Amino acid sequence: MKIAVLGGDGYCGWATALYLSSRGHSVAIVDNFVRRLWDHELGVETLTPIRPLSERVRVWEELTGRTMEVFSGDVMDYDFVASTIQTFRPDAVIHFAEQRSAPYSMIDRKHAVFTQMNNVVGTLNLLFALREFSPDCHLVKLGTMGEYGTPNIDIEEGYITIEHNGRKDTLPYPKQPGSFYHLSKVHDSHNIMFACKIWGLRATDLNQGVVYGTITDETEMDERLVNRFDYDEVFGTVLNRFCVQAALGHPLTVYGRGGQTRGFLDIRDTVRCVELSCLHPAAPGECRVFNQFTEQFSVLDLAHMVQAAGKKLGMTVKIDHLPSPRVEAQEHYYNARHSKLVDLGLTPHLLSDSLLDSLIAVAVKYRERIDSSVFLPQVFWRESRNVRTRQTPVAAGAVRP
Ligand code: NAD
Ligand code: USQ
Repeated sequence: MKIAVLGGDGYCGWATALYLSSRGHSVAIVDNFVRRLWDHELGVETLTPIRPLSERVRVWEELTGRTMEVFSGDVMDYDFVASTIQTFRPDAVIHFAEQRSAPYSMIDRKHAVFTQMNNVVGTLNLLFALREFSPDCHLVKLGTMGEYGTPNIDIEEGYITIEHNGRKDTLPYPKQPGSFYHLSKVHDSHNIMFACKIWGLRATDLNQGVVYGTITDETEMDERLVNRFDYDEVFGTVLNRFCVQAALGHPLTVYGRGGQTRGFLDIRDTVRCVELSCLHPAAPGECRVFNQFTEQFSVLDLAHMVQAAGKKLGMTVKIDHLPSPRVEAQEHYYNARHSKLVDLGLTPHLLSDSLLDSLIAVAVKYRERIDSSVFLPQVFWRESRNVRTRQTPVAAGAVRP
């Protein structure tokens, strides 16, 4: 298939682009590198020393003989999106190209507005470009499990059948997102659903859980293909952060009681889920939703698992319960369905001792690059002024081809 990977220079996107290319698909990466600028804005760096995209792609092409096109530009720029779709003519577009950090979106008004503009406008541009130039192309859009929040009933995959006053209907599952970032995904979902309904576009909304890991078969092939591994308080996700904290002997930063339960998946399953979605496209006019995670854990479960893995490696790992910077339930019911991708053929990589060992090993390997000053939370949901408010978000559009 011809597959465009929007956000292909990022964490999920880079691993996905390489995987799809290795599977024989013809891949184009679309990115404006704004994620690298957000690191500069925040004064943080990925644990792993990632190379410029041009070098990454050159190394991949030399090693495998497979070509990969690059379109550098901003999905907020409609002309750029439209010309990319017309030039590449993809069978499927995978849309990862958004601002994906909940804390970043909660820094202040500027960062909230920026996040929602970047994400909602980028997706709208894509929907209009697909309608105009490629209405049969399948949109595979990354959403988030966080769209649902933590309701006191089972979470379904996108839709729920409700009986009310003697009548019955299947409706979008209620949304209770927990940050302005998560809200942007809800807005996207509504826009995508509406575009499928009125224009007959085909879309798959992948409500992904928290991703962990950094290694895939393809990134392992050469040090210069290494993927990013964020561990700072803004972009680092919880399990990746805990492994880096353990490697440095820093107490694990559990927010509050740690009963917050989420869906998780290995990055090797992210890439497979995306391919499965492309290989089994939605029908014209269909907007289907898959819950993309493989297991659920509470934050405290994860801390105990990392503590045990560290102990086996001879490390002493302490667990701290910090006052939560977020507004979220710290103990709650959580039971989310996630069978649709398994039905399509996903065989999950479950979180194992060996995987935890390898994650900690990556952190140990790059230990000298760890900056422990970015471990503690600095963005607080209830504060109107955060430490980081003096920063202005690096606008998408700052980097143009
Ligand atoms: P990332 O920040 O590492 O990558 C996103 C990429 O998109 C970056 O390379 C960035 O430069 C690019 N981008 C952002 N805005 C752009 C714009 N306006 N124009 C062009 N390029 C732009 O993020 P990630 O962790 O790879 O996440 C990818 C997607 O998956 C996001 O939509 C995110 O919401 C979703 N997701 C991620 C996780 C996770 O745990 N990482 C979990 C669930 C869902
Ligand atoms: N947490 C801690 N300690 C930490 C970091 C986080 O206890 O040091 C807690 C948070 O309070 C939260 C949970 O761990 O309850 C998950 O936090 P996270 O930062 O790992 O993930 P989150 O903010 O939810 O966002 C990440 C990605 C986002 C994606 C989302 C999937 O950054 O792009 O949408 O995971 S989901 O969580 O299913 O919404």
